[in-house]
Amino acid sequence: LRLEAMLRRAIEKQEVFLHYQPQVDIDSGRLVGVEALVRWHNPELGLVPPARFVPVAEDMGFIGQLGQWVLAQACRQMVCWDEAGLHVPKMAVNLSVRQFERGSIAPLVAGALREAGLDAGRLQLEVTESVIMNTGDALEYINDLRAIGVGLAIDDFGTGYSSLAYLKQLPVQTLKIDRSFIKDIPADADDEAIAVAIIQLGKSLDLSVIAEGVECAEQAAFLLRHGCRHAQGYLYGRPAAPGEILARWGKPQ
Ligand code: G
Ligand code: G
Ligand code: NA
Repeated sequence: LRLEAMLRRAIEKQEVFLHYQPQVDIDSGRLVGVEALVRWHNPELGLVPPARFVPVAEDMGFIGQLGQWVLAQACRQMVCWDEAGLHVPKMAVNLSVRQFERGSIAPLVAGALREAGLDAGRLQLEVTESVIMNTGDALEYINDLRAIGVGLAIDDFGTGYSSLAYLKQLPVQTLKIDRSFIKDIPADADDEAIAVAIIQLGKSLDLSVIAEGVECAEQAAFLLRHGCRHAQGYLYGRPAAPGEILARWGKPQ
């Protein structure tokens, strides 16, 4: 309860901020995007991990406000980087299943884009398979989002229960291979087979595929060899503050 009370005031107290993790083209090493990841630093509690406070925000009905703040901030950050001379092609933002419970969020997303002055095509929203399977009107809401021109990615792909028939109907452009399938490559042949199957599926459905949690060069080489061009993970960079992203990616490399 105390955590809830503290969380409720965290935005106005400016305790919430975003870190950004690079997404790269494996072959060229070029930056293709970043994923926004929310952080909460409370003076008493210290740094609270999102795995701890995002579910609390969801349960207390605060995820709408938090999600809206994340979206607005992430869009503004893209324009800040543009102005500083760093062109980040794409910003990925996570959406919680709970953000789909109160109707279409397309107007809110469009508002954040407009307020920041960011092209819709540079925003990609990440939703998990649970959003699609557990929300009655999800397909309609996802179509609304697509209609305003934002990209859509399925996060943690392979861990949920979305049927392939359903996937075909969805206006998504990207599959994100869940980190759990990447972490034991090359030691685990089953994980390798799953990763390859997802890459093939992406190819068949004409979707782009990005691997999460890539930590070593062997994993990157494996992915590239099997046709997965994009990756995110500690090999390329941990989630970092905007200034660190600018310092690392903004200068001629
Ligand atoms: O930041 P970290 O890499 O520890 O992220 C842990 C988890 O927190 C992520 O897998 C993601 O599901 C969740 N998360 C991080 N940022 C956001 C956000 O802005 N919105 C939502 N809904 N979840 C987030
Ligand atoms: O599910 P989502 O994509 O939102 O997950 C982001 C989470 O994954 C964050 O907690 C982030 O810190 C973590 N993460 C990102 N890259 C790596 C990685 O290469 N290895 C591990 N173990 N975790 C990672
Ligand atoms: Na994500």
